[in-house]
Amino acid sequence: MSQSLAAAGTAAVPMAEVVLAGDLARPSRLSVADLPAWPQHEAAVSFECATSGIQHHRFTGPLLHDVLLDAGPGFDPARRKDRLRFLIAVRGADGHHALLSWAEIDPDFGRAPVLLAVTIDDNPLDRAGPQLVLPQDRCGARHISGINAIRVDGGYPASW
Ligand SMILES: Nc1nc2c(c(=O)[nH]1)N[C@H]1C(S)=C(S)[C@@H](COP(=O)(O)O)O[C@H]1N2
Ligand SMILES: [Mo]
Repeated sequence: MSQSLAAAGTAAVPMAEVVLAGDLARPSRLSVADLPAWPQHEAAVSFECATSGIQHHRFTGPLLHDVLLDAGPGFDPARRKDRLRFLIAVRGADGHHALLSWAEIDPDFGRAPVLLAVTIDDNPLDRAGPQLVLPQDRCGARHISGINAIRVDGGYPASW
């Protein structure tokens, strides 16, 4: 593609947005351009796909944990046990979605350095939308691309 066509494409297609919803004090709608405001991390990952084999990619972006913590998840941060009930649903624009537990990414528990990547192999994801990166996963299926919604869920009611 020529430079001018690439520039025209940039102007015509809006920056992708992600809705942060659910059990949050500050639900919001973030553009990919907002994500570099958090500390940026880098991950070189390899994952296997059942259909396309092993892939290697380098991603950069904020920690999912940092972004969600700033949205005010509905637990008492001083009580570590409260966090164990919380779930995080991550959904791509095509409907592919997966659940993580809060404890999986919490620095006091699983400490998984899960990223909300804004670049893949030095290419920006401004228009495609951020990609979930789980360096601990052997399989590629949770590396959800084109994320358009993340929902935090406080879990089961007290009575179950
Ligand atoms: N939005 C979305 N993300 C997705 C998928 C998908 O179907 N939709 N497939 C997953 C799977 S199964 C793999 S292996 C990785 C890499 O898939 P790719 O080879 O299609 O990039 O993306 C993951 N992320
Ligand atoms: Mo896959």
